[in-house]
Amino acid sequence: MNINWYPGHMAKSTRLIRERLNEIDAVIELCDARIPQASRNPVLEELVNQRSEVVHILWLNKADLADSDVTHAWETYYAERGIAVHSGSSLDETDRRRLIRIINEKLKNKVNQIQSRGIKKRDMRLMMIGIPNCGKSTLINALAGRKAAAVEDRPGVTRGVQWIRTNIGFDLLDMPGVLWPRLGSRHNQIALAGTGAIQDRILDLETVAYEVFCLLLEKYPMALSERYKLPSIDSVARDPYELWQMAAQKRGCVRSGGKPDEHRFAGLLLDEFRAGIIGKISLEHPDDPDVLTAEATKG
Ligand SMILES: Nc1nc2c(ncn2[C@@H]2O[C@H](COP(=O)(O)OP(=O)(O)OP(=O)(O)O)[C@@H](O)[C@H]2O)c(=O)[nH]1
Ligand SMILES: [Mg+2]
Repeated sequence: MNINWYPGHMAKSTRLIRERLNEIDAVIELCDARIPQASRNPVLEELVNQRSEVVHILWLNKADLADSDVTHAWETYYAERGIAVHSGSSLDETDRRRLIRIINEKLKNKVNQIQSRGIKKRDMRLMMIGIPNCGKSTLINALAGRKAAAVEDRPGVTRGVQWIRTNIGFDLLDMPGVLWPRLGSRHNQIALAGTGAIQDRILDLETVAYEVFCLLLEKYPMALSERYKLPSIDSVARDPYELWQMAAQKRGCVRSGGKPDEHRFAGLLLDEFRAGIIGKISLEHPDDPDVLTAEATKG
């Protein structure tokens, strides 16, 4: 795939994030729990790492769609690397309450410092950053208790920078989602495209869907077989392309003449995967051999 997923506005937004870090107490970095490695923007990571005075929390969002065992493995992976990491869903009130507790705990020293210097008490300023479509605006609206920021099920919805006040002691800064100039490995590109971080209209959706299908076949053969009525026992041993065509036909994606309608099936598979209909699925695990390689090629 040779696509331009890094339009000019993302470069501009990345610069804005750098500037805005000056006025921030804490950064909540959201990534997608289904692809924590692929969905961490290395440029933002570096910007945040340069600012030791800013509290940094990594939130693995959309955990409701991911495989919980794998999400726990990722939490351990990042915690071992000294990152304050937690997971949950923007849509879940219990998860959000837990996140609020974590943020308050992390900001305690900062609040005490402000008080000890005799500075007038003020709300803490939080910035939400992350790739497009990972749920930043959804989380902000839920924390604010009102629909203050635009939310849609597609990447690139938030374009401007917007402060949103809340009654829980935080001012929240909603930022546009940003990717980075070189996404690195094929795995990273497919993971980001498959989960909906890149605009579908610039993608070859058949290729993306087929590669997601192959990943599912490798990692969750039972869930895939069940959903698409594939011969489960020998699915892994079969030619993936043959199974892909079979799945298309079983789901009624057939052209006149009986050939599978792969284009229609591609759309259907991606919709079902993204909505969590195939199951709770993680496309990468910290022990995957290609994860470290993928990490190394980002930048
Ligand atoms: N299942 C699930 N869906 C979520 C979660 N958080 C957000 N979403 C959905 O993800 C989609 C994108 O959410 P947004 O809040 O617009 O994402 P964003 O990060 O602000 O996206 P940009 O503004 O494009 O950068 C919406 O359809 C949300 O309902 C979550 O934790 N779980
Ligand atoms: Mg947004």
